[in-house]
Amino acid sequence: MNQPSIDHELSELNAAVGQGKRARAVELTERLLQLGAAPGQILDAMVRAMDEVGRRFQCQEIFIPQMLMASRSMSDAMALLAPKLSASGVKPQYRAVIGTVAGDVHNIGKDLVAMMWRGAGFEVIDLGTNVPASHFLKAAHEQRPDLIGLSALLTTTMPAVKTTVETLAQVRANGVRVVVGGAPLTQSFADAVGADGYAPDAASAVDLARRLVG
Ligand code: B1M
Repeated sequence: MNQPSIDHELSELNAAVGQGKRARAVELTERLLQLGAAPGQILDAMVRAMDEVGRRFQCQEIFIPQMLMASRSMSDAMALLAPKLSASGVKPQYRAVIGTVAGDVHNIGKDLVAMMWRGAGFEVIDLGTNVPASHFLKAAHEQRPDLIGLSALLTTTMPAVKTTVETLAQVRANGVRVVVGGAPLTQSFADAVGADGYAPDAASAVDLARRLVG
């Protein structure tokens, strides 16, 4: 492994995602994997880029189109990383349903959690974004999951987390666990809405899932 080259390419990747350069982000991710960079390192460079994008959006240095291009760059690059992050080779023992709650279209964090759960040996049914509580309930009846994950990235969609947890009361009584996550959520919010668990990031979402259903 050539660490100086890896460090250089990681900072190039960080810049490419931040600037929304999709083809460049994919090219750099391919190169980093060839150089032997750990998938977690590559992911970290992109997550840091998105944090910076969020900060610049808040300061009105950039606007929605730039934010969208950055997220597309990260999604394209993540498609290359997904098999590496999910490569567990384990036959799924547990089933999870995941989605971003109603009113919220942010998908990257939710996709990461789904990827990591798959890597941990869960079968994951991804309902996508902007998912009404009734769709989560329908999926719970049809798919009979062990676990349901709700993601929310906006303070304005936190009430939809509460509504969804409440809507799922009946299946929860039958043993289905509901976990929540996303930047504005906290453990105390999760406790207040009665969720079974909260995870601040995708890695801890795996520990949480294992603890709850394992
Ligand atoms: Co949006 N956006 N956005 N945005 N956006 C944020 C979230 C914001 C913080 C930016 C800012 O102002 N600094 C801000 C929210 C402010 C707030 O509510 N407090 C914001 C806003 C305001 C908006 C709009 C309202 C802007 C507007 O229209 N005026 C609008 C809302 C649209 C809607 O949803 N209805 C909007 C739109 C968009 C885009 C469409 C342009 C785009 C999303 C594209 C997409 O997802 N396909 C976008 C983006 C890219 C962002 C930022 C820059 C990046 C989000 C991201 O992908 N992060 C974001 C700022 C930021 O987060 N720094 C921002 C990377 C990702 C890996 O992290 O999603 O946090 P994250 O996921 C983490 C954890 O949160 C956790 O694990 C993940 C991995 O570790 N996690 C879970 C997430 N889900 C989990 C579930 C779990 C467990 C853990 O269990 C089930």
